[in-house]
Amino acid sequence: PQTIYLKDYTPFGYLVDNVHLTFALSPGATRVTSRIAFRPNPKVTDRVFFLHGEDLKLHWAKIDGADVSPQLTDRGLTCTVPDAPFIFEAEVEIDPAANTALEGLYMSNGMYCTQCEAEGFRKITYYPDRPDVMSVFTVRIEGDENVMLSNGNPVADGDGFAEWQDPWPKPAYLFALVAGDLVNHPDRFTTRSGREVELNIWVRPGDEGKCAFGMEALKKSMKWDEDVYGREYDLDIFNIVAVDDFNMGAMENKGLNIFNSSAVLASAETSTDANFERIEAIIAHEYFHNWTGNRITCRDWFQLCLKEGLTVYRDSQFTSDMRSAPVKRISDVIALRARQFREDNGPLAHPVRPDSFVEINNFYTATVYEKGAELIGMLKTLVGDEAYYKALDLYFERHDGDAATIEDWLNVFQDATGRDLTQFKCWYEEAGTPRLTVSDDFKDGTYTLNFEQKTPPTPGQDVKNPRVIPITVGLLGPNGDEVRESTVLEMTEGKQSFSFDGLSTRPIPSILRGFSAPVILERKTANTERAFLLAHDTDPFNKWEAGNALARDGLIAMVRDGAAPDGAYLDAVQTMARDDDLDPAFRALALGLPSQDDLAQALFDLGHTPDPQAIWDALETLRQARAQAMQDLAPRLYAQFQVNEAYSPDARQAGARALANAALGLITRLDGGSQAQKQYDTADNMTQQLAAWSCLLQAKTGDAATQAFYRQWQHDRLVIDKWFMLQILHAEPEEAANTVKKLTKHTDFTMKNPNRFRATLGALSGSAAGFHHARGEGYKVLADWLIKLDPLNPQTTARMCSAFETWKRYDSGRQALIKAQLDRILATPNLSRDTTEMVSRIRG
Ligand code: HT7
Ligand code: ZN
Repeated sequence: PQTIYLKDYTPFGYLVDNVHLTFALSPGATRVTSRIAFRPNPKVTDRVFFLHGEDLKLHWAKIDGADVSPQLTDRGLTCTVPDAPFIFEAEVEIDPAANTALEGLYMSNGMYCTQCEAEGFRKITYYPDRPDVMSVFTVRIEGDENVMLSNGNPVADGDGFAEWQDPWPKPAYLFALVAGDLVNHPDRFTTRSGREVELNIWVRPGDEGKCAFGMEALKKSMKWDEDVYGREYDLDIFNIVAVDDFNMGAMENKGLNIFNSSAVLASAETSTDANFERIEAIIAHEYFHNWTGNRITCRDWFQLCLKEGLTVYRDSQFTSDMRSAPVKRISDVIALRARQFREDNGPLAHPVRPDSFVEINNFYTATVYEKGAELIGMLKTLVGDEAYYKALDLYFERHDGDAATIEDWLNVFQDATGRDLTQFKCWYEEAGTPRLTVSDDFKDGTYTLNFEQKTPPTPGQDVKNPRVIPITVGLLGPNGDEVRESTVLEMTEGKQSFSFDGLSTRPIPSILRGFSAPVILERKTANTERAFLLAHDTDPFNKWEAGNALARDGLIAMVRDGAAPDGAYLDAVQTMARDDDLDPAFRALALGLPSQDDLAQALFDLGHTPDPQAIWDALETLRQARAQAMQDLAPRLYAQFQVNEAYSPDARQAGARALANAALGLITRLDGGSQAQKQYDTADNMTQQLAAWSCLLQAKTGDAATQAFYRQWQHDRLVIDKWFMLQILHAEPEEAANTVKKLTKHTDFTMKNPNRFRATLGALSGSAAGFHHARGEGYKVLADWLIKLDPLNPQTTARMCSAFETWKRYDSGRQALIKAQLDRILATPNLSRDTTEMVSRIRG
């Protein structure tokens, strides 16, 4: 397969003035007629007329009304065109019913829908399918569906047709069409300049009762973007559609966002508090793309982080404002370490702005999204809040309507702030997570922090440069008072020291407050100091981090040296849990433990080969010891945090439930599940029901609940996804692969639905001790299913290959077993480009 390089970028030789599309819908043979006005791009001398097109049956093509016979390949079309403006017309036939890849125009439960990002439009018709070719679109849809939607504003409809016009120039990846038997949840929003916007969430009949929360989230997002970024919505209508079969969470098509139903449908009975929070964040994310992605898009797919990093950053700001900022920051860092640090540490490491790819779908990664967002956060820390918003105003003013680059973005910041960002660019260009080692000394009232940064080599990048790292630091006195408030140290060199003078005693440092940079902090810290910070740090992130590090180090000692559970941790965590000055949601988070994967990586970094079973055993032992240590406290917390009002997914109630359910987990370890069974029997919302069922599964007394849960929810796809997932996540390590084998034989298992496939096979790779069980059954079961899924849905197959990305951490036996599966996948005839690229990179 061909590798595409950033350095080879050239603009397209033609500009597109307007596009007219007519769809004559039919499941097996939809006809798409296009009429596209091209004109030569004066900035390009060597013009080549190539239109992308894949899996299309061309019926005819014309230029300026005259029939032409273009040369066709399996990637597109070329033909001779005039050296002046001209009209290209074509009619193609496509087969949405046969489209299982869920890219282009496809059918989901009888509904037509599209997914065009990144390169799906070329499966709809011949077109320059690249983000820097922008045009206005008019779309006519002919069919007998009761609802037929496209981008922009509706301009006409009648018996068997609907017409839409999008006045805003856009690249083809933002095109969308939906048609089906749908019902809507309508509402309205008045923008700050007085524009009346019609809002709709479109769903399958029966789901209309699950739209209210999503609609409120949409209105809050619209208002927030006006208030915080000064960005207003720009069409008369905003439509959201829920689709069951979807490869990712949602898609920001102009004026017609398409959502995985799991990312928009919500009710108290069927959705957990975490589901509600995720839905609110995804609705916000897609809405915010209207400015950061749609009005200003990317010049090419190498610039993906321009829209994704910024939009993730914006949605995390939104969630922080709507809910608890510290809890959001801690959750984001847990996710960043679990997914992005893991990626940065292995064979799939790549820069936030990659410089080459084979299949762009493989680069919708934690690095581009989550690390991309961290870079925006660092920029804001470095320039300050006021300068950040000034730069954003300039960005919108200067680049509205553009397909922009990271250079454009950084230039805006340089021009708005006068700051040289040459060194900052390194964050976009070099892969890998910097290790920041710290030592300190105290002499004559002066306290000095000495930092050294080193970034390990990553595939294709052996040499790394020092980066600018904003390190937020505060100092505490021995009685817990803050003797120096948070200040941002700007590290720009490989080694650098910073001093604080005028101190009467040696302070306790709180370093990297708020996780001010995506680095790994390496500092030898005594347990007593960690317990001190957990008790006294005023920075909520570092307070949590102190407890997390205590737990992690204790677990490492248990795995490595056979140590007993750390008494310092057990004491500190109890003190924290009973502190009623702390937010319950924070306490629930602080009662969490490092994941199996975090511990495996930590052990590997310390020079040990991680044993997944030993990690599992250590976690179980610690959980049991914690339950014993908290046997009085846990029931008190459980009673104290019962929510006795009507269910609401708001942060206050959700935090109380999270803490009560953490307490239930502790109680279950001692009472064998009787309290959990009571909660299961009386639960009136999914958060309570699922938490209780999880406890019962963990206590091995969940069989009756497992059956009851299925009987109660078998009509609801999204709840049954949970049913599949939890049984696997709670299986004993030696049973995990068998549980997957059993569940994939269940009548409700289907590999055509990505949510169900991920719920099942994704849960297997998410339960590390089960997946890495020494027999290798986990590896084989996953490989078997990836091989089966690949011909149907390459995108989802390729993404799920990342389960194998950590294989080099393990012992030679496991490495050989994994390598055999990687080789088997690679040897599969006709393996997709997506999966070939992923497995080859992982295998190395
Ligand atoms: N911009 C979108 C990314 C995307 C996608 C979404 C659904 C299916 C396939 C997709 N490929 C790429 C989603 C987002 O980041 O908001
Ligand atoms: Zn996005």
